[in-house]
Amino acid sequence: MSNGSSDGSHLVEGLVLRGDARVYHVLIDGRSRPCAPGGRLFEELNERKSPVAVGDRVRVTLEGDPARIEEVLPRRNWLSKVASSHDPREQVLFANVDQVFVVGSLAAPKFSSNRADRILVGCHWSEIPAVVVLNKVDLDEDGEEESIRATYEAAGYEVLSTSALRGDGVETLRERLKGRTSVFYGASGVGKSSLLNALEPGLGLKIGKVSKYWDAGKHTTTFSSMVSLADGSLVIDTPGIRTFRPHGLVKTELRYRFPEFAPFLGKCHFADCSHDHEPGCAVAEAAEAGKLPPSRYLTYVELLDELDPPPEEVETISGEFA
Ligand SMILES: Nc1nc2c(ncn2[C@@H]2O[C@H](COP(=O)(O)OP(=O)(O)OP(=O)(O)O)[C@@H](O)[C@H]2O)c(=O)[nH]1
Ligand SMILES: [Mg+2]
Ligand SMILES: [Zn+2]
Repeated sequence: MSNGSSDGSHLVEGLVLRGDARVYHVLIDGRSRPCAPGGRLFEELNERKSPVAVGDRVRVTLEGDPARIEEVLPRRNWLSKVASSHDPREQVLFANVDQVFVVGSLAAPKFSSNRADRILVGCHWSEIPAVVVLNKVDLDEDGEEESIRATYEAAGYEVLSTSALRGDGVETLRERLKGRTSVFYGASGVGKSSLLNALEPGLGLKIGKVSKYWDAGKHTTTFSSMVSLADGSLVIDTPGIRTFRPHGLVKTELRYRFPEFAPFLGKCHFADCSHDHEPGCAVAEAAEAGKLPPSRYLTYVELLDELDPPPEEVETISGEFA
């Protein structure tokens, strides 16, 4: 196998730790180096929102300043979303991870089941195991922890309750992270960076304020970055997101991304039921009867409306196979 680039320069392998606007920090032989996307990757910058993502294994040529990323090695997995409401391109958020911790807070900001559901759908579609983290249990004056926990446990997810402030659940979290590459993902201000600082005080990650007016975080973390804990666990801290639209998922696939819907699928009046309030829909009836959490069904219906239909079946030319 050749180890050189097209112009014959020597290539070394590295791990992408952080991506700022157009510079990537790549771990090469134990040292983090700034690298720019080179060659074909540079050309792809306009076409694709994120040709390189944190967690990518890349091949880099060290000649030149800055060094250049020539190639992204095949990904084991990745999570992507639709870039924005004005930009339908795929945005790869991170790659090659073992698990995603979907972090929400019980208060300040209030837990958004809609946002958590959307991220869980994306992880399920990407076949990345996910865990739900309910942070700020110290602020749970309305006692919402129990019902949120029940909702996600019924869908088969592990739910961890934590307080970065008091330390609740931090040791359990450390156990779950051990020996793996994980991601903290969720809204701004829920305490993703605070949890990392609680796990590893030496990290000194920047922590934001939560605005009383908006009851939302102020997007303190601006770029995803991978940090390593004392026991060698790797964790990617990410910037808070407003909403999450899974990329590449079509309408007919969505139902399978809600694991607790499974017992009701195939029991609707219409065989091609989309589970969007058609008469005799077993899924909708289950949600109405309290057998499925209404919040989960609401997210399903909302997402269904946003997703694309499956690609048209290729029509066979009449007579050709007759
Ligand atoms: N009471 C309480 N406050 C917390 C807890 N965890 C974090 N906070 C506070 O919540 C605010 C936001 O925390 P961050 O760690 O910056 O949140 P983040 O999720 O990293 O936010 P972004 O980087 O903007 O995505 C800070 O003021 C923290 O002190 C907690 O468990 N309890
Ligand atoms: Mg942060
Ligand atoms: Zn149905």
